[in-house]
Amino acid sequence: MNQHISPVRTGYSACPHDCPSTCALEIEVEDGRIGRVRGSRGNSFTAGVICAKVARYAERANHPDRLTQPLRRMGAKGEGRFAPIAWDEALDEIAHRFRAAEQAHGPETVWPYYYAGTMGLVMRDGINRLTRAKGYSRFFSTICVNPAWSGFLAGTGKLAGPDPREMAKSDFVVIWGTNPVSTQINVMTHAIRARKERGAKIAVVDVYRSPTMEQADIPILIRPGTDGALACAVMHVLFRDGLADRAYLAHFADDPAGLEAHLATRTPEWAADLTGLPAEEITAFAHAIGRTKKTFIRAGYGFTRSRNGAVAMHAVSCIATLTGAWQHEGGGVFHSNSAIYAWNKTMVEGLDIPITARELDQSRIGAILTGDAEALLGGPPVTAMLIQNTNPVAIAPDQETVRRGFARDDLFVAVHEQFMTETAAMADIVLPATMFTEHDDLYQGGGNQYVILGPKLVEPPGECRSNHEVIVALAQRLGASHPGFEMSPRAHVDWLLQAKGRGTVDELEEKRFLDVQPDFDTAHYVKGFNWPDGKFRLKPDWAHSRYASPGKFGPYRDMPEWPDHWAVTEEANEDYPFRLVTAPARSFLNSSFTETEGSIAREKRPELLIHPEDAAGLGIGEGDLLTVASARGAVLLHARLFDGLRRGVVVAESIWPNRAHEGGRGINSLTGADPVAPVGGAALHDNRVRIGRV
Ligand SMILES: Nc1nc2c(c(=O)[nH]1)N[C@H]1C(S)=C(S)[C@@H](COP(=O)(O)OP(=O)(O)OC[C@H]3O[C@@H](n4cnc5c(=O)[nH]c(N)nc54)[C@H](O)[C@@H]3O)O[C@H]1N2
Ligand SMILES: Nc1nc2c(c(=O)[nH]1)N[C@H]1C(S)=C(S)[C@@H](COP(=O)(O)OP(=O)(O)OC[C@H]3O[C@@H](n4cnc5c(=O)[nH]c(N)nc54)[C@H](O)[C@@H]3O)O[C@H]1N2
Ligand code: SF4
Ligand SMILES: [Mo]
Repeated sequence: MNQHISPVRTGYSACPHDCPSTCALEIEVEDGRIGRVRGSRGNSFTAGVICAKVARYAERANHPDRLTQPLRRMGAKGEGRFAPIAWDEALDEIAHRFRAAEQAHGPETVWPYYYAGTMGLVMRDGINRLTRAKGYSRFFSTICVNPAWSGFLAGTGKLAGPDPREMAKSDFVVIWGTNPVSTQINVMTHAIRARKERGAKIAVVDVYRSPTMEQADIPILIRPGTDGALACAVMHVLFRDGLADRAYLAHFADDPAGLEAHLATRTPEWAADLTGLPAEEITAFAHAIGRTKKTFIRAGYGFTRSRNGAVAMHAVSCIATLTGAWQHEGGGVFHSNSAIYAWNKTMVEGLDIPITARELDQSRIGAILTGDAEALLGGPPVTAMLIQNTNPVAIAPDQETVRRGFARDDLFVAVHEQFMTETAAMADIVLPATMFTEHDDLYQGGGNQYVILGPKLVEPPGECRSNHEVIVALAQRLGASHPGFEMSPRAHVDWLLQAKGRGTVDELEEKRFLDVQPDFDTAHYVKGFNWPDGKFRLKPDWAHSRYASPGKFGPYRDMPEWPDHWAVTEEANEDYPFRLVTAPARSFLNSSFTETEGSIAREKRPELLIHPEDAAGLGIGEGDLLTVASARGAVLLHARLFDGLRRGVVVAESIWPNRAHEGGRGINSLTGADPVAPVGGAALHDNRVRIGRV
């Protein structure tokens, strides 16, 4: 008998990563370590399918480079020399430095900074409880969703839509500005079901022949930042060719006649000039959309990462209002279900603590750390930070400025991480973090309608501690009090569930997940949209965006009255003749998985996709090393000749670590941090660049 072999058991969890799919997982556990990870078949959205990078999660969880003990910086900032220290010593030092900073500049000099490296509600958002209890500068998250969400809300008034599984019941699936084959694989499961079971066609609107466009029946290849133009021309054709549902519009929209008049000049020919897509293809696309009420538009984030992104999202959402598709099963526009959960976050975030502290913009971390008075909102400099679940030195725009900020000797930074990221490498104190299988948390599907429990399945390696443990230990040392600091993560999950009448944590553990899909009429806005008069806003009120904002961002006063092509994108010019999109790489997830061999082997090296004719014009051959420069910085990439692009457009699949690029400058050296109207965000796919051989 071999007594050393323990049986394999299956643990149930949710994928914690920043991905709209939020897959329900079944995880093999053996000898206290995780093994194979599979998608749950019993979960109707996951439907047994997960992406390859998470299927090989053992590679990341059991990685030899995981941080397992607290570290203190030894050499100069960013030199990368650290020595192990005890947890108490590390926490005491952070508390001491935070107190000293506060004494010198007031509490707003401390800026806790986080993002969605874990989407667990307790581990991700708990840091806000410390921020509020101490009166530190608040964190206004902008980098990902703001243009998309504000654009969607401008029309419907609510961030929710038809059941995402209904895509399988659609007759025409439009995947607009998202690359689900890479970024949220389960969208494809349901789209392909519609094709197989109903003969539905799938259209994909993108700026390059993405892995998703490879699978499209109708590829709609446009120039970056021109989705508003395409949507307007589609609506022009719908009105012109009798495909608009005028009865629906009269009942459910604010000013259809005004929109029709406005669109009179937004012809397919007009849009063809802007988008690069021939007018006949635009007309055919509009006819396909108008031919059936069961057109399901799955609108993603990618097309909103432009300076006109919110306007584009709103324009796309108007299409279903013109056709009346919203009312039909398998019809409408789905972007996110974030509004359906409505958790009470009082305990997690300390929402009952009154606050007045300023709210600093996540995306402008470079300007903030380099002392830009406007970005600091007139307040004190930031001299102390705690960072959890994000890697801004690699992923934030305007990287040269971000680097200068982090290099400041008078800035104290503590980074809580799973790996020695490029942000951790700039820290004074590095703390080792647990992974999702090593702590309890609760997850919600952005791109579906499930609430999923992720219980602790294994012990963490070494001395790793969870975000919650770190926040509680710091609160204790800093004299911050709130009942949320006294609760365990499991008690927080229980509180969240009970506060919404969704049962208890024990019940959820039994069920694994809860389907909280609203009823058909609510999801399809059958009784009207989320405005006092129930009417969809074809003419949005941008100055009064429904999306939380501590002030208005970017040129919001100049936003167009109606859906339109808003010409504020960074167009190519003589100095910078190309338009660069920094689309996601399939085997990475933002800056995560860039440490795992399986992902690196698949992605190979940082490359620039460039049209063969553009390459020929510049004397560039396959594999050549290129300098790609914007007004903000430069990066080195290898050329990959690729004909699935409009001329003048280039794509770099990202986000590689900065150090993976020769020269050590990452892709975000090229991107800008100027805020997108009306509520901020980064126009990460909206860059003009020049390209030369090294
Ligand atoms: N493999 C992988 N998966 C991921 C991520 C990742 O980095 N890698 N990131 C995760 C995160 S944080 C998020 S928010 C989601 C985002 O997922 P998506 O909603 O898919 O958004 P993006 O990743 O920004 O870009 C998607 C597509 O938009 C295209 N695009 C760029 N500009 C335009 C444009 O102007 N018009 C149109 N029509 N298309 C355009 C890009 O070429 C790309 O193919 O994915 C998550 N999943
Ligand atoms: N050029 C360009 N830049 C981009 C984008 C792009 O498309 N192009 N996409 C943007 C988007 S949409 C986003 S959302 C951002 C995201 O960028 P990041 O915020 O960096 O995203 P992630 O890689 O998801 O997570 C960051 C870190 O969280 C850590 N982490 C995970 N779980 C835990 C935990 O429980 N505790 C602690 N302490 N740490 C944890 C991971 O190890 C990882 O290093 O990047 C943005 N930047
Ligand atoms: S598709 Fe998204 S949610 Fe599902 S396992 Fe992959 S990263 Fe996680
Ligand atoms: Mo994101």
